[in-house]
Amino acid sequence: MVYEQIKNKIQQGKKMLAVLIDPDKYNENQLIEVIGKMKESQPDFIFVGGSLVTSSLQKTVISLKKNFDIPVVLFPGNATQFVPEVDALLFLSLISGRNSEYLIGQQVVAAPQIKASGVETISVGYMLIDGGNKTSVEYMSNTTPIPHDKTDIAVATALAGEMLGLKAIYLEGGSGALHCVSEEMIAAVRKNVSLPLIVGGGVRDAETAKKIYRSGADILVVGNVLEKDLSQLQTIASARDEF
Ligand code: 1GP
Repeated sequence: MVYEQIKNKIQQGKKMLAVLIDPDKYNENQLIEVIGKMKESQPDFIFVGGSLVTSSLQKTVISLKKNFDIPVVLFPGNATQFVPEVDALLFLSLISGRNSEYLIGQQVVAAPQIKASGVETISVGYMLIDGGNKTSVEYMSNTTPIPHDKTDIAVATALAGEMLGLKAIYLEGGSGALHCVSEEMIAAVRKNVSLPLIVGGGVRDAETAKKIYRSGADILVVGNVLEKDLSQLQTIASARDEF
């Protein structure tokens, strides 16, 4: 079970790296190339999904599963993105927003199908933090991100997620964010909440990755930078390995 793996690694004091694959951003050749790089740098998970996916998510998942043996975890933008071939699914509730459709609506639509498939679900309090530009998730979810410097709001939101029984918190700057979630905010959420902490959005280099890990993130998610410069995967994976 993927959640057990996450908990075990946290217990061992290990940091984790997830590579985000947005199926719309990779053609077949590019996918083979990124799989080759992943074999060298061994991320812990592959997240697949996006705010809007127009190509075949299932084809991408099957191709990843066929060619590589690390867990493929669905990171869906909405209920239409369910694919039963994954190892687990982040069952996200966008708790930073006040759009009921992304708090509980899409989840209701998807739940029966997910249950029937037997796929492991990991319920996640998904929190969008302003990263200095309008990101796809902000636009598609029609929600307002938590302001970048409002650490108190982020802590209160994460606490509410924990009290609701969610199993992880994801601090999301949004793919391609200009500014990552601040170290101060990550550290404050870490201090107040004992759930696994996922952080992503706008990470482009190993130095930033180290700061995010040091602030208390358990899992760092990188996507955008790899679409531009795949060599960054190795350097960011090395940053993870320093912990
Ligand atoms: C987005 O947190 C992820 O959902 C990763 O963001 O694409 O900016 O790395 P980037």
